[in-house]
Amino acid sequence: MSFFKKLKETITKSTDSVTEKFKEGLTKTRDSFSGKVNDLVARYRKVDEDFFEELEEILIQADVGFDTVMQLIDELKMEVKRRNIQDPQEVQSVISEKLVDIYNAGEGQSSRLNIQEDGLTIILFVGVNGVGKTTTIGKLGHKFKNEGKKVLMAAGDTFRAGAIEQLEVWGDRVGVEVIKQAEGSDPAAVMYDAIQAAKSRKADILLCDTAGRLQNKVNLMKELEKVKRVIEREVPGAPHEVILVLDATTGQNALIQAKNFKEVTNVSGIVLSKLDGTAKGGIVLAIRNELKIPVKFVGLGEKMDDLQEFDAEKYVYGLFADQVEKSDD
Ligand SMILES: Nc1nc2c(ncn2[C@@H]2O[C@H](COP(=O)(O)OP(=O)(O)OP(=O)(O)O)[C@@H](O)[C@H]2O)c(=O)[nH]1
Ligand SMILES: [Mg+2]
Repeated sequence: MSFFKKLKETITKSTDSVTEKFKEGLTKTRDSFSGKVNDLVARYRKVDEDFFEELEEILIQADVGFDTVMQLIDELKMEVKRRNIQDPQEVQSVISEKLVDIYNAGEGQSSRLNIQEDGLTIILFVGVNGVGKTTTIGKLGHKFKNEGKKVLMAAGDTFRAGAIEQLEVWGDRVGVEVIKQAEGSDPAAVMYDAIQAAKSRKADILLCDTAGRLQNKVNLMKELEKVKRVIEREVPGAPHEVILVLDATTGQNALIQAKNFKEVTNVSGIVLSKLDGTAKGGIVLAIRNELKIPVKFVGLGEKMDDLQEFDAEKYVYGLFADQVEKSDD
Protein backbone atom coordinates (compact mmCIF):
# COMPACT_ATOMS: atom_id res chain seq x y z
CA MET A 1 0.00 0.00 0.00
CA SER A 2 1.33 3.47 -0.80
CA PHE A 3 2.21 5.76 2.06
CA PHE A 4 -0.36 8.28 0.87
CA LYS A 5 -3.02 5.66 1.19
CA LYS A 6 -1.83 4.72 4.65
CA LEU A 7 -1.84 8.35 5.70
CA LYS A 8 -5.29 8.73 4.34
CA GLU A 9 -6.50 5.80 6.40
CA THR A 10 -4.82 6.75 9.63
CA ILE A 11 -5.38 10.47 9.42
CA THR A 12 -8.41 11.44 7.45
CA LYS A 13 -10.48 8.78 9.11
CA SER A 14 -10.11 10.93 12.15
CA THR A 15 -10.73 14.16 10.24
CA ASP A 16 -10.35 15.92 13.50
CA SER A 17 -9.85 19.61 14.01
CA VAL A 18 -6.12 19.13 14.64
CA THR A 19 -5.52 17.62 11.21
CA GLU A 20 -7.50 20.50 9.73
CA LYS A 21 -5.33 22.99 11.63
CA PHE A 22 -2.20 21.47 10.13
CA LYS A 23 -3.73 21.49 6.68
CA GLU A 24 -4.81 25.09 6.96
CA GLY A 25 -1.62 26.32 8.65
CA LEU A 26 0.54 24.71 5.97
CA THR A 27 -1.37 26.15 3.03
CA LYS A 28 1.46 28.42 1.93
CA THR A 29 4.05 25.67 2.06
CA ARG A 30 1.71 23.21 0.38
CA ASP A 31 0.94 25.60 -2.46
CA SER A 32 4.59 26.28 -3.03
CA PHE A 33 6.47 23.07 -2.18
CA SER A 34 3.92 20.44 -3.11
CA GLY A 35 2.94 22.44 -6.15
CA LYS A 36 6.52 22.24 -7.38
CA VAL A 37 6.80 18.54 -6.60
CA ASN A 38 3.56 17.94 -8.45
CA ASP A 39 4.82 19.84 -11.44
CA LEU A 40 8.10 17.90 -11.31
CA VAL A 41 6.53 14.46 -11.33
CA ALA A 42 4.25 15.53 -14.17
CA ARG A 43 7.14 16.70 -16.32
CA TYR A 44 9.35 13.65 -15.98
CA ARG A 45 8.70 10.30 -17.58
CA LYS A 46 11.26 8.40 -15.64
CA VAL A 47 13.04 8.75 -12.35
CA ASP A 48 16.57 9.67 -13.30
CA GLU A 49 19.49 11.74 -12.05
CA ASP A 50 18.01 14.99 -13.43
CA PHE A 51 14.78 14.29 -11.63
CA PHE A 52 16.60 13.97 -8.31
CA GLU A 53 18.61 17.11 -8.97
CA GLU A 54 15.46 19.13 -9.48
CA LEU A 55 13.89 17.60 -6.43
CA GLU A 56 16.96 18.53 -4.42
CA GLU A 57 16.57 22.14 -5.50
CA ILE A 58 12.88 22.18 -4.54
CA LEU A 59 13.67 20.82 -1.08
CA ILE A 60 16.44 23.36 -0.53
CA GLN A 61 14.06 26.15 -1.53
CA ALA A 62 11.59 24.88 1.06
CA ASP A 63 14.26 25.42 3.76
CA VAL A 64 14.64 21.72 4.50
CA GLY A 65 18.35 22.39 5.05
CA PHE A 66 21.30 21.16 3.02
CA ASP A 67 22.40 18.19 5.15
CA THR A 68 18.86 16.97 5.55
CA VAL A 69 18.19 17.26 1.82
CA MET A 70 21.29 15.20 1.03
CA GLN A 71 20.23 12.51 3.46
CA LEU A 72 16.71 12.51 2.11
CA ILE A 73 17.81 12.28 -1.53
CA ASP A 74 20.15 9.38 -0.71
CA GLU A 75 17.41 7.49 1.04
CA LEU A 76 14.96 8.20 -1.76
CA LYS A 77 17.36 6.89 -4.36
CA MET A 78 17.83 3.69 -2.40
CA GLU A 79 14.13 3.23 -1.91
CA VAL A 80 13.34 3.88 -5.56
CA LYS A 81 15.91 1.27 -6.54
CA ARG A 82 14.76 -1.23 -3.95
CA ARG A 83 11.13 -0.99 -5.02
CA ASN A 84 12.07 -0.63 -8.67
CA ILE A 85 9.96 2.48 -9.07
CA GLN A 86 9.91 3.82 -12.64
CA ASP A 87 7.01 6.21 -12.53
CA PRO A 88 7.79 9.66 -11.08
CA GLN A 89 4.20 9.91 -9.79
CA GLU A 90 4.92 7.08 -7.40
CA VAL A 91 7.89 8.89 -5.92
CA GLN A 92 5.67 11.51 -4.31
CA SER A 93 4.31 9.08 -1.80
CA VAL A 94 7.81 7.79 -1.05
CA ILE A 95 8.98 11.36 -0.44
CA SER A 96 6.26 11.88 2.12
CA GLU A 97 7.10 8.57 3.78
CA LYS A 98 10.80 9.48 4.03
CA LEU A 99 9.95 12.90 5.46
CA VAL A 100 8.06 11.24 8.29
CA ASP A 101 10.88 8.72 8.78
CA ILE A 102 13.54 11.41 8.95
CA TYR A 103 11.55 13.33 11.47
CA ASN A 104 10.77 10.37 13.66
CA ALA A 105 14.30 8.96 13.50
CA GLY A 106 15.44 11.58 16.01
CA GLU A 107 16.79 9.24 18.68
CA GLY A 108 13.58 8.71 20.58
CA GLN A 109 13.31 12.21 21.98
CA SER A 110 9.80 12.82 23.07
CA SER A 111 7.87 15.69 21.64
CA ARG A 112 5.75 15.73 24.78
CA LEU A 113 6.32 18.34 27.42
CA ASN A 114 7.83 17.13 30.66
CA ILE A 115 4.88 17.76 32.95
CA GLN A 116 5.13 16.70 36.60
CA GLU A 117 2.36 14.40 37.77
CA ASP A 118 2.48 15.88 41.25
CA GLY A 119 3.52 19.36 42.11
CA LEU A 120 4.63 22.34 40.16
CA THR A 121 5.95 22.25 36.59
CA ILE A 122 7.98 25.29 35.56
CA ILE A 123 8.46 26.07 31.89
CA LEU A 124 10.89 28.77 30.85
CA PHE A 125 10.53 30.39 27.41
CA VAL A 126 13.54 31.88 25.67
CA GLY A 127 14.21 33.31 22.22
CA VAL A 128 15.12 36.54 20.45
CA ASN A 129 12.66 39.40 20.19
CA GLY A 130 9.54 39.01 18.11
CA VAL A 131 9.67 35.25 17.65
CA GLY A 132 6.43 34.59 19.52
CA LYS A 133 7.35 33.77 23.13
CA THR A 134 4.56 35.73 24.76
CA THR A 135 1.97 34.53 22.26
CA THR A 136 3.06 30.93 22.77
CA ILE A 137 2.73 31.31 26.54
CA GLY A 138 -0.79 32.66 26.06
CA LYS A 139 -1.76 29.76 23.81
CA LEU A 140 -0.22 27.16 26.12
CA GLY A 141 -1.89 28.74 29.13
CA HIS A 142 -5.18 28.29 27.32
CA LYS A 143 -4.40 24.66 26.51
CA PHE A 144 -3.41 23.74 30.07
CA LYS A 145 -6.40 25.53 31.49
CA ASN A 146 -8.68 23.56 29.21
CA GLU A 147 -7.09 20.42 30.61
CA GLY A 148 -8.19 21.51 34.06
CA LYS A 149 -4.79 22.62 35.32
CA LYS A 150 -4.09 25.59 37.53
CA VAL A 151 -1.80 27.86 35.58
CA LEU A 152 0.21 30.97 36.46
CA MET A 153 2.30 33.20 34.23
CA ALA A 154 5.41 35.15 35.19
CA ALA A 155 6.05 38.47 33.43
CA GLY A 156 9.82 38.09 33.13
CA ASP A 157 10.23 40.55 30.26
CA THR A 158 10.67 43.70 32.30
CA PHE A 159 12.77 45.40 29.63
CA ARG A 160 10.59 46.02 26.60
CA ALA A 161 7.93 48.70 27.03
CA GLY A 162 4.49 47.13 26.92
CA ALA A 163 5.73 43.56 27.38
CA ILE A 164 4.09 43.11 30.80
CA GLU A 165 0.77 44.48 29.54
CA GLN A 166 0.93 42.19 26.52
CA LEU A 167 1.22 39.16 28.78
CA GLU A 168 -1.61 40.50 30.93
CA VAL A 169 -3.84 40.77 27.87
CA TRP A 170 -3.19 37.09 27.22
CA GLY A 171 -3.76 36.31 30.89
CA ASP A 172 -7.17 38.02 30.78
CA ARG A 173 -8.06 36.38 27.50
CA VAL A 174 -7.40 32.85 28.72
CA GLY A 175 -8.27 33.42 32.38
CA VAL A 176 -4.84 32.99 33.94
CA GLU A 177 -3.25 35.14 36.63
CA VAL A 178 -0.04 36.97 35.74
CA ILE A 179 2.60 37.62 38.39
CA LYS A 180 4.43 40.84 37.64
CA GLN A 181 6.49 43.70 38.97
CA ALA A 182 7.08 47.17 37.58
CA GLU A 183 8.77 47.67 34.24
CA GLY A 184 12.54 47.79 34.67
CA SER A 185 12.62 45.57 37.76
CA ASP A 186 14.84 42.52 38.09
CA PRO A 187 13.36 39.57 36.18
CA ALA A 188 14.97 37.14 38.65
CA ALA A 189 12.95 38.82 41.41
CA VAL A 190 9.80 38.43 39.31
CA MET A 191 10.54 34.72 38.98
CA TYR A 192 11.10 34.42 42.71
CA ASP A 193 7.75 36.07 43.40
CA ALA A 194 6.00 33.97 40.80
CA ILE A 195 7.37 30.74 42.27
CA GLN A 196 6.24 31.71 45.77
CA ALA A 197 2.80 32.55 44.37
CA ALA A 198 2.67 29.27 42.47
CA LYS A 199 3.56 27.36 45.63
CA SER A 200 1.04 29.10 47.83
CA ARG A 201 -1.74 28.83 45.24
CA LYS A 202 -0.81 25.19 44.57
CA ALA A 203 -0.47 25.85 40.87
CA ASP A 204 0.28 22.99 38.48
CA ILE A 205 2.06 24.99 35.81
CA LEU A 206 4.11 28.17 35.84
CA LEU A 207 4.86 29.66 32.40
CA CYS A 208 7.78 32.09 32.49
CA ASP A 209 8.12 34.82 29.89
CA THR A 210 11.53 36.40 29.29
CA ALA A 211 12.90 39.33 27.34
CA GLY A 212 13.94 38.83 23.74
CA ARG A 213 16.18 41.84 23.67
CA LEU A 214 18.26 43.73 26.21
CA GLN A 215 21.00 46.34 25.79
CA ASN A 216 23.05 43.60 24.14
CA LYS A 217 23.28 39.86 23.66
CA VAL A 218 25.71 39.25 26.52
CA ASN A 219 23.33 40.95 28.96
CA LEU A 220 20.47 38.89 27.65
CA MET A 221 22.30 35.62 28.16
CA LYS A 222 23.44 36.67 31.64
CA GLU A 223 19.90 37.59 32.58
CA LEU A 224 18.58 34.25 31.36
CA GLU A 225 21.22 32.46 33.39
CA LYS A 226 20.28 34.38 36.50
CA VAL A 227 16.58 33.71 36.00
CA LYS A 228 17.31 30.04 35.55
CA ARG A 229 19.45 29.92 38.67
CA VAL A 230 16.65 31.34 40.79
CA ILE A 231 14.22 28.78 39.41
CA GLU A 232 16.68 25.93 40.03
CA ARG A 233 17.28 27.08 43.58
CA GLU A 234 13.63 27.48 44.51
CA VAL A 235 12.31 24.28 42.95
CA PRO A 236 14.67 21.29 42.72
CA GLY A 237 14.52 19.78 39.24
CA ALA A 238 13.12 22.95 37.71
CA PRO A 239 12.85 24.37 35.13
CA HIS A 240 11.28 21.21 33.76
CA GLU A 241 11.46 22.58 30.26
CA VAL A 242 13.49 25.32 28.64
CA ILE A 243 11.60 26.05 25.46
CA LEU A 244 13.31 27.93 22.69
CA VAL A 245 10.82 29.73 20.47
CA LEU A 246 11.87 30.10 16.84
CA ASP A 247 10.09 31.98 14.08
CA ALA A 248 9.63 29.73 11.04
CA THR A 249 9.55 32.71 8.70
CA THR A 250 13.19 33.52 9.48
CA GLY A 251 14.33 30.31 7.79
CA GLN A 252 17.96 29.30 8.21
CA ASN A 253 18.43 32.20 10.62
CA ALA A 254 16.33 30.27 13.11
CA LEU A 255 18.94 27.51 13.04
CA ILE A 256 21.67 30.00 13.87
CA GLN A 257 19.65 31.38 16.78
CA ALA A 258 19.12 27.87 18.06
CA LYS A 259 22.84 27.15 17.96
CA ASN A 260 23.54 30.34 19.91
CA PHE A 261 21.04 29.56 22.63
CA LYS A 262 22.15 25.95 22.84
CA GLU A 263 25.63 27.13 23.73
CA VAL A 264 24.50 28.97 26.84
CA THR A 265 21.51 27.05 28.11
CA ASN A 266 20.05 23.55 27.99
CA VAL A 267 17.23 23.92 25.52
CA SER A 268 14.88 20.97 26.03
CA GLY A 269 12.46 21.68 23.24
CA ILE A 270 11.48 24.01 20.48
CA VAL A 271 8.30 25.79 19.63
CA LEU A 272 8.32 26.74 15.98
CA SER A 273 5.96 29.67 15.59
CA LYS A 274 4.43 31.24 12.49
CA LEU A 275 4.57 28.10 10.38
CA ASP A 276 1.39 29.46 8.80
CA GLY A 277 3.30 32.55 7.69
CA THR A 278 5.91 30.84 5.54
CA ALA A 279 5.97 28.98 2.24
CA LYS A 280 9.16 27.31 3.49
CA GLY A 281 7.76 24.95 6.10
CA GLY A 282 10.58 22.49 5.46
CA ILE A 283 12.45 24.26 8.25
CA VAL A 284 10.79 21.85 10.70
CA LEU A 285 12.89 19.03 9.26
CA ALA A 286 16.10 21.02 9.27
CA ILE A 287 15.62 21.91 12.91
CA ARG A 288 14.88 18.36 13.90
CA ASN A 289 17.64 16.78 11.88
CA GLU A 290 20.40 19.29 12.42
CA LEU A 291 19.82 20.41 16.00
CA LYS A 292 18.59 17.16 17.53
CA ILE A 293 16.12 19.09 19.66
CA PRO A 294 12.49 18.04 19.37
CA VAL A 295 9.96 20.48 17.98
CA LYS A 296 7.30 20.16 20.67
CA PHE A 297 4.73 22.59 19.30
CA VAL A 298 4.14 24.54 16.15
CA GLY A 299 2.33 27.84 15.83
CA LEU A 300 -0.19 27.71 13.01
CA GLY A 301 -1.81 31.10 13.51
CA GLU A 302 -2.28 33.93 15.99
CA LYS A 303 -5.36 32.70 17.84
CA MET A 304 -5.31 30.92 21.17
CA ASP A 305 -6.03 27.49 19.73
CA ASP A 306 -3.50 27.83 16.93
CA LEU A 307 -0.71 26.10 18.83
CA GLN A 308 -0.54 22.38 18.14
CA GLU A 309 1.62 19.54 19.35
CA PHE A 310 3.92 18.69 16.51
CA ASP A 311 3.07 15.47 14.74
CA ALA A 312 5.16 14.35 11.77
CA GLU A 313 2.31 12.51 10.05
CA LYS A 314 -0.13 15.38 10.35
CA TYR A 315 2.58 17.73 9.14
CA VAL A 316 3.26 15.63 6.05
CA TYR A 317 -0.46 15.31 5.51
CA GLY A 318 -0.62 19.11 5.60
CA LEU A 319 2.09 19.24 2.94
CA PHE A 320 0.50 16.75 0.56
CA ALA A 321 -3.18 16.93 1.52
CA ASP A 322 -4.47 17.11 -2.05
CA GLN A 323 -2.47 14.12 -3.25
CA VAL A 324 -3.31 12.14 -0.12
CA GLU A 325 -7.02 12.77 -0.60
CA LYS A 326 -6.81 11.58 -4.18
CA SER A 327 -4.71 8.52 -3.39
CA ASP A 328 -7.24 5.76 -3.85
CA ASP A 329 -8.49 6.67 -7.26
N1 LIG B 1 0.78 34.07 12.06
C1 LIG B 1 1.31 33.84 13.25
N2 LIG B 1 1.71 34.85 14.03
C2 LIG B 1 2.24 34.58 15.23
C3 LIG B 1 2.39 33.25 15.70
N3 LIG B 1 2.97 33.30 16.92
C4 LIG B 1 3.17 34.61 17.20
N4 LIG B 1 2.74 35.39 16.20
C5 LIG B 1 2.81 36.87 16.09
O1 LIG B 1 4.15 37.30 16.18
C6 LIG B 1 4.23 38.57 16.80
C7 LIG B 1 5.29 38.56 17.90
O2 LIG B 1 4.86 37.69 18.93
P1 LIG B 1 5.26 37.87 20.46
O3 LIG B 1 4.61 36.77 21.19
O4 LIG B 1 5.03 39.24 20.92
O5 LIG B 1 6.85 37.62 20.39
P2 LIG B 1 7.91 37.66 21.56
O6 LIG B 1 8.91 36.60 21.30
O7 LIG B 1 7.25 37.63 22.87
O8 LIG B 1 8.59 39.09 21.30
P3 LIG B 1 9.36 40.04 22.37
O9 LIG B 1 8.48 40.18 23.55
O10 LIG B 1 9.58 41.31 21.64
O11 LIG B 1 10.65 39.37 22.69
C8 LIG B 1 2.84 38.87 17.29
O12 LIG B 1 2.24 39.77 16.38
C9 LIG B 1 2.12 37.54 17.26
O13 LIG B 1 0.74 37.64 17.03
C10 LIG B 1 1.96 32.17 14.84
O14 LIG B 1 2.06 30.98 15.15
N5 LIG B 1 1.42 32.53 13.63
MG1 LIG C 1 7.33 38.87 24.52
